[in-house]
Amino acid sequence: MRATTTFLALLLALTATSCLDAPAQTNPDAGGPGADGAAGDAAGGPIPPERGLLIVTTAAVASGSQQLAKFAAAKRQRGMRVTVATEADYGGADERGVARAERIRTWLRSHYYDYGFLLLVGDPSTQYGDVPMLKVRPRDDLQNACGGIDCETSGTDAFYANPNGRWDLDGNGWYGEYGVDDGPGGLDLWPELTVGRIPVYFGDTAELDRTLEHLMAYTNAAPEQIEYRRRILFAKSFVFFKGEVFFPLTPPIGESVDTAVTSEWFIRNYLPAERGVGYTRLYERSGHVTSEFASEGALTEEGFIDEWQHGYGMVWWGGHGAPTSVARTVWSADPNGNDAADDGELESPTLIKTEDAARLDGTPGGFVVATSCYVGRIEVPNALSYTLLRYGAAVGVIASSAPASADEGAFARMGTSLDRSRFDVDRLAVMVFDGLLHGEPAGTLVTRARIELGPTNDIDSYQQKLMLNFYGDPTATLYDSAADAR
Ligand SMILES: [Ca+2]
Ligand SMILES: [Ca+2]
Ligand SMILES: [Ca+2]
Repeated sequence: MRATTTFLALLLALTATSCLDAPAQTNPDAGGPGADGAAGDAAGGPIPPERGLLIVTTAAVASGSQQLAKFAAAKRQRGMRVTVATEADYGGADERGVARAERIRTWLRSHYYDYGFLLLVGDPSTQYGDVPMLKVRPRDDLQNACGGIDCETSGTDAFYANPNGRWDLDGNGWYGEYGVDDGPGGLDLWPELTVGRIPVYFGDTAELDRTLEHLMAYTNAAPEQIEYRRRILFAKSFVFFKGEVFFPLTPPIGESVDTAVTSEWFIRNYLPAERGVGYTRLYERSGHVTSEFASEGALTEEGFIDEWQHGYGMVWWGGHGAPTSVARTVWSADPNGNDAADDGELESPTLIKTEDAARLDGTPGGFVVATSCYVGRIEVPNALSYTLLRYGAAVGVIASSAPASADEGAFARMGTSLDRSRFDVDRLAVMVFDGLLHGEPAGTLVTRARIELGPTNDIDSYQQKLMLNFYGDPTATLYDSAADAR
């Protein structure tokens, strides 16, 4: 289904226009922590210093899970203060969806001060979930730009990261509207909490327990077995080719875009040999136009999964995405010799799909960044972001719940420093992978990136901050091991 998976590039094209058109924005909270009146913000800067982990779940999960209490105990052994909260604490036992989300957040408002981390464990459905994501509509200016498919709304957990402020400030039923709901007393994107999420579908706590067992296995790894984590696997596809037409009404693409440019830029700037970080690159080697960059292997689904099974602490892929699969884009040939990727000349072989996650069962866990649309649409029960957690291939996944935009042009010149003026998945990946190597928790790095990247919250950064979420254990670091337990 090629047509549904091309928005990554489409929004790239839109970005330039919408940036220019964006109204000047003064976020009332942009001045720094404490500006929204929260005493808990003031003490230690934007990243809360507390080693507190608040787990918000449901009574059914808390009583049905055999592993949640063990997971909490393992964190306490590592010096964290852990609290598990259910309806008995936040109330609203019969509520679901938005009402439940509001209920939980209202409770958080008077409890978050004691915690740096929030782990959400429950059904993420924005409409029916018991620990729901919030559906937001940051913008209403895209209309049919995505071929008639909604690319204006997304699910977000940023709602819980920021317990203060009304996110439907004008009360029209749409949350998170740019330039409307972000006025004084409304939405801000300066996080008070670092949030992660582990979904539970259909009340299946046995499945949750398997996910938690994988997370604990990662945390309890023997110190001599974590050397693999300082290795990165890059699996980077082209996302579009010169002359390609996405939709009849959009102009042809001017230049081919290979997402390998971002990993090459990262390697050049952040992985000098003396840092001792290993990596494997899988780039496009098939078709009429192939990657200009050298790679250790060819980009195929088999090659990607086989290589991942060797164990990597970090995995970064790029390609057009759907909730349960990611595709390469291959310009198979140019038989009419017009140097344009005409419709019949393009193929979309699978790069990775949900079923592949089971093949990674037993592979030691790592952190994944998906430069793809929709992989984080975790309302879909078999979303790839979830199945990678479920089978232990990932302890943390950063992915988008909506059509993500990318800005490969910002990485085209090797040797430049990171352009922090915007927030998007690739800039986030750079900060997260670098910070992980320094030993910081993945969740904390996402929180920091939300503050340091795109600080003026231009409309594109604003939208990306809402659609990109962290799935998994927000406290996990690259070097967690059994040696940390006391
Ligand atoms: Ca509104
Ligand atoms: Ca805030
Ligand atoms: Ca052609």
